[in-house]
Amino acid sequence: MPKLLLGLLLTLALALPNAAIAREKASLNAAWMFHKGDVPTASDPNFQADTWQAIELPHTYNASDAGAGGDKARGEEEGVYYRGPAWYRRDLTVTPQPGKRYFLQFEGAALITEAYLNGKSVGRHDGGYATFRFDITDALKSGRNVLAVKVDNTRVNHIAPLTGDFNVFGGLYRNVWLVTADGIHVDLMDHGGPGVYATTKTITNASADIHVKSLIRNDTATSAPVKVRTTILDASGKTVAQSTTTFTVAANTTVPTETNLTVKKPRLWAGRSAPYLYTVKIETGSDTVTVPLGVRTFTIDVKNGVLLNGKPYAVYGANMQQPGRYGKGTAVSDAEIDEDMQIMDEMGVTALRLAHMQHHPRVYEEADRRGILISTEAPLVDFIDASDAFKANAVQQMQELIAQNYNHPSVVVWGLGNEIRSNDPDPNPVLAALQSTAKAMDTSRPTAYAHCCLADDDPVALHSDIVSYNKYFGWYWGEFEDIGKWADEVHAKLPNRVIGISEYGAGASILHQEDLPKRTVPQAYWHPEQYQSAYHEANWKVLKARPYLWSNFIWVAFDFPSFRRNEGDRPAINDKGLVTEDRKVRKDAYYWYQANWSDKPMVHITSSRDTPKRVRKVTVKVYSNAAEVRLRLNGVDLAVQPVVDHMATWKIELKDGDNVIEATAGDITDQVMWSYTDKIG
Ligand code: GCB
Repeated sequence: MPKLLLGLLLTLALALPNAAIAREKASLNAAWMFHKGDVPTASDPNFQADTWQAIELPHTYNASDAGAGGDKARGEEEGVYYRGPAWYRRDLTVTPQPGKRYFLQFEGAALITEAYLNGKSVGRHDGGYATFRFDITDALKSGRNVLAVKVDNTRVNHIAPLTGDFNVFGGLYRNVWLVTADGIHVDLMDHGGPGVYATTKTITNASADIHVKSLIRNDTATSAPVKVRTTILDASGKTVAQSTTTFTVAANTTVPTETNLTVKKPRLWAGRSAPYLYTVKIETGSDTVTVPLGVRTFTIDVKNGVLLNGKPYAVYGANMQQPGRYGKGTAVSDAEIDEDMQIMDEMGVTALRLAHMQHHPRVYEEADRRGILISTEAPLVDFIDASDAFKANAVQQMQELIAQNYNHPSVVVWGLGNEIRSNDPDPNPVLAALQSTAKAMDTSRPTAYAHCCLADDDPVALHSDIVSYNKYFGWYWGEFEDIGKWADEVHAKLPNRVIGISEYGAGASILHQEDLPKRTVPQAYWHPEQYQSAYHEANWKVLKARPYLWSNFIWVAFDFPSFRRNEGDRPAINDKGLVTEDRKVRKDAYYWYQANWSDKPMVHITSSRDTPKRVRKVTVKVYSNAAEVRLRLNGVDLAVQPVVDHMATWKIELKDGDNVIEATAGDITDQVMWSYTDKIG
């Protein structure tokens, strides 16, 4: 061979890893035909679906029956919305390349998914919230392929959750992709995860030791020598550490490769103030995978509380249900997820509990980027089924949760489940299995469990490393302040156990105004906004005075659809949100927490919607994080008041007609208009 040509070939070969085409990921969100109901022949490639509805993903078939509210007359009954099978079909035009592998990637579909390519079954997945993939290579032909997917959200006994205070929106409600990779690739069948586990082992000012385990899959018919390059890139894309491993992978086998890398002078992922992100890149042949890396430590113990990078870290938390919107259910856009995260960010949260199941991948990515701590849990809710199949399914969903979210620095706690209400059937074997699954996959993060209903120290609450409680004093039972006495008693009873509050909250309608509010009946129509504010003012004051509580997660960030509800201003909505379901109105209680948690100067006059006023002499209550606030009534300055514990009040007298009230702290002003008339009729 001429020297020049040889030289050229060598240069090309050496350049290959850099010039390699990353695995390809093509969106399959467009051009689906949809049918609600079962059609036994729908998987047949010759089936005519022309009369079906043309749709795009994300899509749920419960957008209008569950998302918009149920039937008030049916109240608590199940069956308010459609739970049953539906079909999706589309063409897939592909020219399969020899040696390549092809995968369908569903980012989540509820609840059971069965896919057929050209009439051949290519996979089934049980569970509504995790990413899963099907290898379709062997069923793929050149040219037009017909993909038919049956999705069924019928309640079945072997899939968690069995029930809960939320709707199970059926359908392909998250993105679907076609992923193409070489025969040798980073494993795509590792519980729907990236096949990469990056773990920070030690951190000093000088360096951080990062251990990276990657699963390498050989889907070819012969054993192959494999070279895996692992690179850590800083936020600007500069390589800061790199290593290479070489080994042999037998045909049709997956082999883990492990490597240790050192990042010099690491920049920490330090929560909201500095969420610095590195990237870990794994390259093998032409296959490239990246995962996020945040260099941080996170610990919780009875003596020191929550430490992020060794320093005490205030956990200001709210719960988020699966992102869901009026008329859309869970089929939301990335922009809508970002909006949710932005609204919580502006309130000043430092942590979110993602109830009661794995959330959309974008939520975790946003939390990494914003420096918000995440507690995320397996979908074990209310009741269990005693069968082995149920336990296996719960374990599978826990494995998916961890494999898929292991590399997110925002994730600090794995949750085993939420308020199992009964010891019959015995839930302990399931909880024990979830605990050992979590520990086998991740020794770096504690597990938690959200407990209620049984004794505070019931064995059910003792499987996880730490335990949190769902407590609604002053809403479902007791008085606001009782939460302090209760917490002190549990702390005294379980002095060596880290405890926290996983839920506390109260319902509120922005249409219901009552200043000052009387005690509200949870199941009733009347849910005045002011009662929710009073609840949160009192509860938060009690909770923040108890540093032994690792967390205090408000229930809940946003009003959300629930077939179970028939209360507040409309049916089928849980209205304990701090923000309305359409995200248009932040209720007063939202601003109470913003005043307490956010550093950004703010001032908010409460009860802005309480107009017309029923009496002339009223109290103005303002939430603020400033030292003092000035009030103006109809253009006239009133006294400047000191802000005591994020609140200032004035007694004022309204004139007939419209009144303008302005509250100013520094250069921030909030304004409301209250009208008053003493004429009746
Ligand atoms: C709970 C549940 C949650 C409910 C909430 C409520 O304890 O964990 O799913 O939505 O209470 O609003 O009652």
